[in-house]
Amino acid sequence: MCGIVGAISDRNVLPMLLAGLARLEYRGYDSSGVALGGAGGDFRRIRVAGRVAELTERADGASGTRGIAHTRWATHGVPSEANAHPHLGGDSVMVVHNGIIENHQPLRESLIARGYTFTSETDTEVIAHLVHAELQKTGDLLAAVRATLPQLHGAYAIGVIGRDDPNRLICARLGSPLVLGLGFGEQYFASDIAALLPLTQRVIYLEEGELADVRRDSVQVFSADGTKVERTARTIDVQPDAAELGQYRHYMQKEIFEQPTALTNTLQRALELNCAPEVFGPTAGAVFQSTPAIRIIACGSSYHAGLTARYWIEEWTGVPVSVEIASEYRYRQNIEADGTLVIAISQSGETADLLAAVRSARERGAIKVLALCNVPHSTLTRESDLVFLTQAGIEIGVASTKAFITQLAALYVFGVSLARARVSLPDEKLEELIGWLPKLPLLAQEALALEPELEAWAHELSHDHNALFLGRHTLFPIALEGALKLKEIAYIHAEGYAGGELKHGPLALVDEEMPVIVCAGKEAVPDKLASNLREVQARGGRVYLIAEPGCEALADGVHRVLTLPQSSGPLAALTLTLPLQLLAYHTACRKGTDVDKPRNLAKSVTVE
Ligand code: HGA
Repeated sequence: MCGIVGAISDRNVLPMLLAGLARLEYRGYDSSGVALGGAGGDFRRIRVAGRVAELTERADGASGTRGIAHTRWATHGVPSEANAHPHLGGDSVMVVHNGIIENHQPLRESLIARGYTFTSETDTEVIAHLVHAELQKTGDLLAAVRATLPQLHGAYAIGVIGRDDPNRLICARLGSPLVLGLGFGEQYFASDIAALLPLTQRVIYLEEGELADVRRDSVQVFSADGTKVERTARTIDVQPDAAELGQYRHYMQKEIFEQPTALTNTLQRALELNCAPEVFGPTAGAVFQSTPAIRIIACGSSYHAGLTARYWIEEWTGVPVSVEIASEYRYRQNIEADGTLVIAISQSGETADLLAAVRSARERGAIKVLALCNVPHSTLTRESDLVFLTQAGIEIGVASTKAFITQLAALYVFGVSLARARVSLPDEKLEELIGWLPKLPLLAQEALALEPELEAWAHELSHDHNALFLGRHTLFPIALEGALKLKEIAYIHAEGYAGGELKHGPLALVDEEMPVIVCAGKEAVPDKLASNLREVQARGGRVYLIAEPGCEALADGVHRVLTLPQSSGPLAALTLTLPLQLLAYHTACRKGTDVDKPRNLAKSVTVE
């Protein structure tokens, strides 16, 4: 989604703004722009309906000692230069914005009535004019922004620069993330720390409703009512080169192959503590013992991780689990039993629908929230009672791979911890379940070694327009995930189904043209899946079978088969995910799509 970067210094800030935007490109965007202010009233903006590289060319030779920059993922108004940010308020204010202003229409009408002229179709432009209008009253940029914010309904992270105020930038947030970066003699802000990593690792996360006055030598944070807030900076330990592509062709490829390491890192503490509840926080033991039910809320791939975990948790603990899509949950009259544990899953911890769903869950019951998240200090982790940080490292490819696999690992650990806290399994069974975890990185490595065969499969699939994915038990959500990957990056229409659902509809689609990708595991009712395969074969469907050893009976007469070198027991959902990622990746490469930034999609969905 949109990226925001701001900087104020004694030197030219343009190179750092452009480098920051480039580091946010992975989030997905359609246009970009920058506003610069210098001494002596210099005040200009440069915008393009295209990439940061194009903006860099157009901005060649420009300079300023303060500036704000933006990559836009359009929500209101087509991607165009006129709609690109920054937006100009009156003649003296410029604004970049991430989020949606829901009451922009009445605000626009009232501003037009007051004589303002709009030059874009965006919701954002109202913010710029409102700040300008308030500035006429107070003459102070901070006061003007503070007076504007209560007039806005919706979500925002904004950066504001004033023509006549050469010593400061103002920024504010509500519902969209913003982080301040502290330098020496220069200060920064951005929607994502990735933008700031080469400049500083000392940061302050703005909280909901706060705004900041950013000057060369200081930053001052204020709450919405104008009270000063004292904040201590944190030093973050992300390596600046974590976002580099290195030897790989795409970030997605790099991230697929980083999965064994990501799993090792994610599991380290859990294994040290033998999956004790404390892995999730000091109070987790009491919460785990008493919770009557579990509600998992998530979006996209994280939702598939939640669906998989339901099989583990219910089987090992007997605690009822329901799994919900955040954007549906937040708008229905759900009821939460007292003590319900809500598990909120998000790579970024900034997913707008998920944050709203969690807040709505809190309004409807005395619940506890466990965040499973890949970004420390994100809004989700800050608002949760218990936290498990997946250690996937920065994920840049829009299609989730290592974030998803580490979410699965975290959920598996959660199931085991819950069983431990509730004494719902005999010790030997617990030990057996925990005993699989140290083997996981190697099992993942072995699955990745199947790449050459999957590349050959991808060659065939790249000519198809549709695909079905089938699985049962924990492999049913993995079939959903495999289908999602293929549609996201290879633009092939794909559906995932539970094997048993085949004859309730999708079988009607099966003929020689239909590839059917089947995931089979020893613990995933293989006998029943075998019947589903025969149903497909009888209609001429091309079956591509990916199986654990022990499922050989299914391979009879199928079009293509790949078998993992060894069984992964209850972790088959994880190991069978990797071939599906590689299949989607190589199919997309064959088709020549923009693998890391698939069309119309964005990383970190910070708008509704
Ligand atoms: N609503 C604004 C900003 C969109 C955004 O935050 N995208 O991630 C616009 O459409 O310009």
